[in-house]
This record gives sequence, C-alpha cells and structure tokens, in this order.
Amino acid sequence: MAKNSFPKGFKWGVATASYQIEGAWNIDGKGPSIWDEFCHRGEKVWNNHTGDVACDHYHRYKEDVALMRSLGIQAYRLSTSWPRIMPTGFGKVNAKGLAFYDKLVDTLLAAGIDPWITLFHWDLPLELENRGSWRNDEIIDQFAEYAAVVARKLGDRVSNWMTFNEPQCFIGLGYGNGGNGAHAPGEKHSYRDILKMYFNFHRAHGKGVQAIRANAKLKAKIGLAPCSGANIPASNSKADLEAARTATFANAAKNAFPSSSLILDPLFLGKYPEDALKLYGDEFPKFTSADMKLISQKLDFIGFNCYSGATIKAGKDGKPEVVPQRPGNPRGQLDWLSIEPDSLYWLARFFSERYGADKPVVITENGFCNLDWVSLDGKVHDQARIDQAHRYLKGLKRAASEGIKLGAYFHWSFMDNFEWAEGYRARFGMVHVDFETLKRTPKDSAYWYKDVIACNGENI
Ligand code: GCO
Repeated sequence: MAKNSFPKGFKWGVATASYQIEGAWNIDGKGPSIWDEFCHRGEKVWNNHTGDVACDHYHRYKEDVALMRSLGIQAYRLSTSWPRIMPTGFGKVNAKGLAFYDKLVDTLLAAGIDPWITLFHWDLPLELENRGSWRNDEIIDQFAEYAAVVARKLGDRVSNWMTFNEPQCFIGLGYGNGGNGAHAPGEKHSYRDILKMYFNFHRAHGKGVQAIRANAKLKAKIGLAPCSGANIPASNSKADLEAARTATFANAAKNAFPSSSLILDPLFLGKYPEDALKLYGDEFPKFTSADMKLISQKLDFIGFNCYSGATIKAGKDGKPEVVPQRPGNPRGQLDWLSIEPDSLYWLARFFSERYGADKPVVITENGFCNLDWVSLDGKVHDQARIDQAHRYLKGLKRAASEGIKLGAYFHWSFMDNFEWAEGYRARFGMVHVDFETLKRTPKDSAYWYKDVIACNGENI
C-alpha cells in the first residue's frame, strides 16, 4: 500500500434506512411500526411530517439504483423493515415485503453495487411495542427469527450485515427521554428498565448474529452501527490523549444514552465495563456467563456512525474536561452537527485499539445536513457538504497512513430523507429530493464524491 493512501479494496458507499426513504407505509401487507404510530400521533415530529411517502423509494428503487450506479457508488448500506417482512414482528412472513428486498438486492448487484444490510434501523413492529418491546425477553427470539428469515432469503447474495443501528438512539431517545423532539415511541423509563433494554438488545444481537451465520449461504461478515461522537485530544500531550480516551469509554454518570463501552465492550470483549456495573449497582440486570457468551459472538468489522466530536483536555488529576467550542465554529443545519474534521481519525483509532486492530473499521455513517435547494441554474451547490466530507476523509486517510485497518466509508445519506423528529427540514443527502414532486437532483457533492471514488481517495 502506498503511504498515505486508502487501502486497495476499500469500499466507498452511501447509506439510508427503510423508514426514512421507502414510504409505502401500509401497502403490500406491511404492518405498522412504532414510527408510523409516532408520526400519526401528531405534534411529535416537526410540522407533523410523516414517513408515509418519504422518498417513495419503494416504488422508485430502480431509478435510485440507476442513479447510484451513474455516480460510481460501490456499496449501499440499506435497512430492511422488520414490519414489512413480518407484520407483527414474529410468525407470519409477508412474502411481498420480502420480495421487495429480493428485487432491490438483485438490482443493486446488477448495477455492480454491494448491498450492506442493517436488520434494525428503528422501525420496530408496533405489535412488539405493545408487548413490551425491549423490556420483554421474548424480543430476543423474535429478532433472531426475523434475522433468520432475511438471511435465508438474501444471504445467497449479500455478505455484509449489521444487526442494529444506533442502540443509544432507539433506546436512549425512544425510552429514556419522552416529550417532543424525542424518538418513537417517546417514552420515559427508569434506568432499571433502560438497562434491561440494553441487555435484551445485546442478547438479541448475539442471537441475531448466530441466525445470520446459520442461514446465509455466503460467508457472512457481521458487525453493527453504533453511534459515537469523537473525543479529540486538545494537544499532542500524553495527558490530553489519555483524557480523550477516557472520555470515549468512561461511565462517569448515569445516562440513558450511555458511553460506547457499555454498548460495545460486551459485544467485542465479552464483559460489561466495571465502572458501569459500579455506577448502576443493583439497577443492572443480572447476567450469567452463558449470557456473555451469547452476546460476544465473533464480529468481523468495527462499525460506527460518527458526525461530530468534542475537544478534550486533561483537567485536574487528568480528568477529562471539554474545551468549549471556539465561537462561530462551522456547523450544519441541526445544532448537534458541528464540524470537527478529526473525528473519524480519533474514533477509528480509539475503537481499533480497544476492539481489535485486526478487524477493519467501517464508517457506517458520516455526513452533513445543510439548507440545500435547487439553484436557478438547475443545480444544487452544496459546497459546505463537499468541504465537510473532504475534511473528515482527510482524517480517515491519516488513520490509514498510520496502519489502522479500514474497510469502508458510507456517506449519510444517498438522498435527502425523513430525518426522524426533524421531519424533512434537515437535508442530509448527496442527492436533493423535492418532496412535492419527488424529483431527484444530484448535488455538486455527488459529483465530487464520484471523483473521489474513481481515484480511491487519492485526491483527498
Ligand atoms: C442516525 C441514523 C440516521 C440519521 C442520521 C442523521 O444516526 O440518527 O442512523 O438515521 O438520519 O444519523 O441524523
């Protein structure tokens, strides 16, 4: 490998999720999800937007895949909708729902695009919610049943799998928050409940991994897509570096949106972090060594979604302290998205060190939301997105040059879509979508990305 290059075989992709793009919320036998119910409840989502139609990808997938192909996209991270495939979450399989993903995968492969499938990107079947969702142990087998159905159908052509997207969000924002601006189902539970839900997510993940391996014909490569902000050392000093590492993995205070170690240590290292067990005491669910064995199925890559970060310095006694952002720091349309270009470098480095330098790091999401519109010349000039991606990819390239193993980068998102509680107001796509006509217009960033892909990032 040439020094300072992305590795040969590195995959350049884009990502989406079922509820955010598909629409077709109640046709061809699909069951309702918690997001259908949450949006229809009203007042929960910005301007009462819903995913009923979204980008109508369900009907326009051929056009969308053709567009991806014309942009040189090599890999596409999509999610399958559990209630489209199993309307109540278990038992009956909806053949028409499964057929949609079957055709989608064939269309992608015919276009030379590698499908990467996420089994759960938040659209939980409503029936499972009514049965207690992640608080009910039955969900473990139900998720494994669903994973088996999908792997049996698509596993002869799909080799890259992610069990879950951002557990911190669907549990923390869905059940630990309540109120507007939260995620479906918009509830607020005790820490005891929340920890139980993480424990059941962990076990569902483990059984899901087993189900994929047992049912896929191709050799399955499996991971997941947790989210994390990066902690970026304020200087080159050893103390700041240690403080940033600590900030990434420490469980210092109770939080429904916990640190990466509580999410990932059980999966990759087979144990819960000591500081979390101490912090929560008897609120923590009882677990056995058999549970830990199930939870820590071998994984093939280290995935993460990362958009932003904080600068950390060593404070008193080396304790991590957040350095306030400089005034006027560049940011996206949503407040949480401040531009911190070194984020991918530091998170890749800290995760790779902790979870196995032998496993490739996969950026399952990174991207930017902007106020993009179609200009008078008919084009979409999203210079800010190009600059964001360019800067972040420089950080990723640095990781490659230091020998950190890298597998793929997925830009979030292929096209503008339903941004959860923010509705359609936040545009994350490299392709602009007019939500009245559903017309797609590739933005300048899409053409820029095409050039990046064509030279495997040599222009970064
Ligand atoms: C998430 C999800 C995506 C979002 C994206 C922008 O991270 O919340 O994986 O569905 O749309 O991250 O917020």
